[in-house]
Amino acid sequence: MGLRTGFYLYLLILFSKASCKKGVKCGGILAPSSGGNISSPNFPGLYPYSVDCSWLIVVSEGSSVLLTFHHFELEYHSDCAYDYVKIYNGVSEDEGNLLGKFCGDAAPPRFSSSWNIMSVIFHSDRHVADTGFLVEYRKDTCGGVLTGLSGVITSPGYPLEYSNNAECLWTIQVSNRSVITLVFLDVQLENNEGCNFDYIALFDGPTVQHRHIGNYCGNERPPNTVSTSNQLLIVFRSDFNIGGRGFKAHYYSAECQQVLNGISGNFTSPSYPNIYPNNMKCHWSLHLPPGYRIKLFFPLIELEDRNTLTDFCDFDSVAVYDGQSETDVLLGRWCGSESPPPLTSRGNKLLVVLNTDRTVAFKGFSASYMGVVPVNVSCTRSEFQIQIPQQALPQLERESVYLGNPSCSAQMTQTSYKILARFLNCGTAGQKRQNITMLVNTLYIDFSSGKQQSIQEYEVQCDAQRKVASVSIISPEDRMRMNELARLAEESRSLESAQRAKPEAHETSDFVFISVCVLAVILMLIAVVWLVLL
Ligand SMILES: [Ca+2]
Ligand SMILES: [Ca+2]
Ligand SMILES: [Ca+2]
Repeated sequence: MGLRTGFYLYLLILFSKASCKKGVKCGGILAPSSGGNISSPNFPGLYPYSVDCSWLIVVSEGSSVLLTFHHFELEYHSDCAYDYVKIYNGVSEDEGNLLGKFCGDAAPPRFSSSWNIMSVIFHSDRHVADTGFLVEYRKDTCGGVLTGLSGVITSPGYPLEYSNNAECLWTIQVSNRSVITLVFLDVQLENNEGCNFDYIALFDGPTVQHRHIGNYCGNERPPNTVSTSNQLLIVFRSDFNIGGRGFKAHYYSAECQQVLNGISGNFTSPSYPNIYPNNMKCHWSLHLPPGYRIKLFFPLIELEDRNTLTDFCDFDSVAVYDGQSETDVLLGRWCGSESPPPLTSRGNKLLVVLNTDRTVAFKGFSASYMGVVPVNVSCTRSEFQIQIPQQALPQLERESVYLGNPSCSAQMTQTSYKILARFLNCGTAGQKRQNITMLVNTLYIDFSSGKQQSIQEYEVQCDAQRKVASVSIISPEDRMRMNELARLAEESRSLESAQRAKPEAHETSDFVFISVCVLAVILMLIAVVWLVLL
């Protein structure tokens, strides 16, 4: 109770800060029992110059806010830099809550908050005004238009029994090029054959006229559904008696739910490198052909910091699971600007999950991964022996697998690609590593097809004295670092030789400096003597 009161007090302070600006009086905290209207100052006349209005709409917990614009005419600018309306899924101080910024005559779409708070900001600059806007807000006990990248939908009161005679319609809308995945986590409704008492109905589009996917009731969980367009409609109805716990479902936009099958690839948090949205859960499933393991790197992580009270990543986090679901082994969970070490899967699947809470957002993360081929390396005192199971390299020519140079390419056996490579013939070189001379070479596996160039490099090493070999993949990051080191070494070499070439330059400048100092001292002495003589 104390916490909640504190939170509303905080909202009040935020709001009074926003509304204390001098000039036109506008904005306010609205706590509707049902709904109302907000308009720009002086509506439907021209709005005044230089105003900032902030409306905070708070409804009872468990409900959401629905906004519908009935009029919208603001000064136009391509980035809405002059006059604008901003809509936030929560408090306006948190840019992670921003649902959109609007100007000109393109009215914002219908928005639903994903919780019980929503903010509307209006700003006008010092020139050019228009008639402004009129927007209707409404408390929704169930249903609404959901526009987040991901979200949760539950029956009214879930997990408590839903009300009789309920009718809820949720329309999920995501960006134009995306589709929606809907996953039911729990369903318990009154059961009857035909599902016409209490039911969940799914439609592949925004209205009931679109393709009917199915009606579901009882304990039957609807199958995981992927929409064919960027909109999906979920209808929940209950009749006059007998209820149940209801249902809970999770939806993801494709931006937030990806399956990656390429041998290597990159992905980022939504909106990266801009601020990620609050209140979402996103999944990236990496799924490679059998035989591969997956190596995953996070070049950048910038999330909300750990909870200082618990020292856990309670707010926002990125978690990696060694498999295909969150029940598989957790390899780690990170937040803040922690950088995970490179991670390697045990099998051919990895799952990356991003969770964000309702406030405070940052840049997110960028990640890259590559399928690692199981390479079996051994060595004698004079040659490397390399074997790769055929099933790990589907349909590669034997010439695409070689050590050092293409003349040392693989032979095909019944089950594997095999390379026997004498150190002398294939450019193997000696390198001192921890006082041991290692024989080192690079194994190339060329996956390129058509214009898409993709070559994996593995460093193979042999301690010829002990006949012990090892292999490790060289990631693009390693390659970049190695090139960078080589470049720096080259630079410092050329700098050294340049310095050796003109040592006088230094001496000359030193000489000039000392001369100037001596001259200054002499002049000072003359001045002092002159003053004394006077
Ligand atoms: Ca203006
Ligand atoms: Ca019923
Ligand atoms: Ca957060």
